[in-house]
Formats: sequence, C-alpha cells, structure tokens
Amino acid sequence: MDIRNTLLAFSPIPIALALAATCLAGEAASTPPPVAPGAARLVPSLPVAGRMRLLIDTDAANEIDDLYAIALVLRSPDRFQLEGFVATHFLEGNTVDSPKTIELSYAVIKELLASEAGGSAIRVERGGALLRSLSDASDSAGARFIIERAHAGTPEEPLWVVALGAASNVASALLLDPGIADRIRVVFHARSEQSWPERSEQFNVKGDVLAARSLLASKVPLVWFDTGAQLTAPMAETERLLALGGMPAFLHKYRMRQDYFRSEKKGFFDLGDIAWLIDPATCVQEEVDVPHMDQQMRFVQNHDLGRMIRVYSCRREPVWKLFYSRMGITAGNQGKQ
Ligand SMILES: [Ca+2]
Repeated sequence: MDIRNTLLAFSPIPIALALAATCLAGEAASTPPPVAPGAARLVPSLPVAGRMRLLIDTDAANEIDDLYAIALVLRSPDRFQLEGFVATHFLEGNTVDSPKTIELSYAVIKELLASEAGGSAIRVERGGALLRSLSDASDSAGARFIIERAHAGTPEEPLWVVALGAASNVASALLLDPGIADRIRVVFHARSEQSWPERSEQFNVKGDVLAARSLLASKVPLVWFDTGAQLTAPMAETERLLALGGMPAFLHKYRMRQDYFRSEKKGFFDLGDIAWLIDPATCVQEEVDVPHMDQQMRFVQNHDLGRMIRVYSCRREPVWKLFYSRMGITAGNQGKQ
C-alpha cells in the first residue's frame, strides 16, 4: 500500500529551519546547541575526542550488520568504554515472539564475544517484550541494566545507548526511571531516509511502534540514525578478514550462514551508527525538530518536542576504511598474515 501521497498534507520542515540545519561534526561537547523554545531537550553532541561510555542494545540474531557494528566497538577501546549489551527481540514476518528472539540475539552476542580475546567477560542482559502502551514499560533485566549504568554516570559524563534493534528496552528504561533522561544519549537506528519526513518504514520501528513513539515523545537527547543502506560490502572485501583469525574471521564466516548475507548489495546498516560515533565525518547529519509518530508510523510535526540530530547519509568508503583498519587490515596489509 503506497500511502505516501496521502501524507502530503503533513507539513515539511520549514525552509528556514532546513537552512538552519547545522552540521555538528566536531562540535565541542562543552557548548551544547540551543534547545527549541519551550522544550527542555538537549541536542546530543559527540565528544570531539576521548572515550564515551557505551551500551549496545541489539537484535543481533536478526541480521549480520549488528555483528560488524559490535566488532567495531570491541576494536575501538580508544573511543568506547563499553558497559555491555542488551539482547533484543525482532520481527519475524509481522509478528514478534519476544522470548524466543531475545534468546536468539543473546546467543549470537555471546558467540561473537567468545571469538574475541576478553569478550566473554563483557556483560550481556536480556531485554523485554514490546510496550503495551505509550506509558506502560516492559520491565526486564535489560531495561534495569540501562538504568543502572545511566546512574553510574552524570549529565556531564552520560551513557550513550545505541539501539540497533527495536526501542523497547531503552523506552522502557526511560518510563521506569525518567530521571535517567539527562544521563543518557540515545542513538536509535531507524533507517528510513527515503520516506523522511513523512513516515518511517523501518524494521526496528515496526518491531515496537509504541517504543519508537515513546522515545520521540520523551525528553531524552536523541539521535535518529536514518541511514546505512549505502554500506554494502562485496564478498571479496570481507573475505580478507579470514586470514586475521579470531573475531574478524568469524565475521566473514557468518556471511556464509544465509544467502542474503552474501549478497553484494547487502547493506551493513548498523555499522554506520558506530562509525559515526567514532568519526562523525563518515556520515552526514542535520539538526531537526523532533516529530511525533502515530501508530501507522507516520510522523506528525507539531514542533513541540525539542530538537534532535538526524543522521541521513553515510559515506561508504570512509566507513569501511575505518572498519577494516580497526580489524587489522591497512593499505600495506590486505589481511595476509
Ligand atoms: Ca539490528
């Protein structure tokens, strides 16, 4: 069903705001951008240098891109102080079997971590089911883990929560303890750049629409990561990981598990989120008003939810160059050891 034409009545971003969209790459963390009038919502800004406290919420068993994203985190201790992972559910067709798919994600996260020295010691918690309403949290060990690690920091040293699957756990954490909103920054992988600003069409959003809506309506500083399809990788490129052994080899071998993973046109979407956190110049971003969303995943712009960062394009070559260099492949070492 093509409903885009029916959505043209929704107001696009005003031209003045579009012209004022700001590229924040390299912005000093000490000077956060202004918040829209009447909305006490901080616009996230990446620290220019140094480490970020990071927690990854992932539906790792659903796809292959989560694993490449996690690997980049594990090989970037200069940038990330990794607090751990939450395993998240995912859609199968049009339904979500939360207990089953959370367990699948948990197992794949543990399998990947076991391939990397020291990885098995990293904490992994299980997330919860879908939200039952916009204000009804789904309590879980994963949501409590997010709350715990949020309180371990301060507004000046926030926890960055990257949701690479449905937003159930981070939305629930915010509902269970709204006091964490100023102690976390949320990056939500909601890749749907072709249909912005009319609607989202994305798998993670569809996986828990109430959670995505709750996240938008919350006060949490938010990055709407709206891209990543550009991050394709021919088999011949990732095949170079085999010679490195360990986790890099695991990543390429994982591509053999499904025909879909082997496709030359396969996007490694979630890799973009992590590359952006390390080097925002690998992607392109803007600052926009936070929209509301209805249950049909259509955006409704009332200009009353403050501002957020929207990352809307990734540059393929710099992202993969960053990834391969962190895995141990450089121009002079093409994975041959
Ligand atoms: Ca994912």
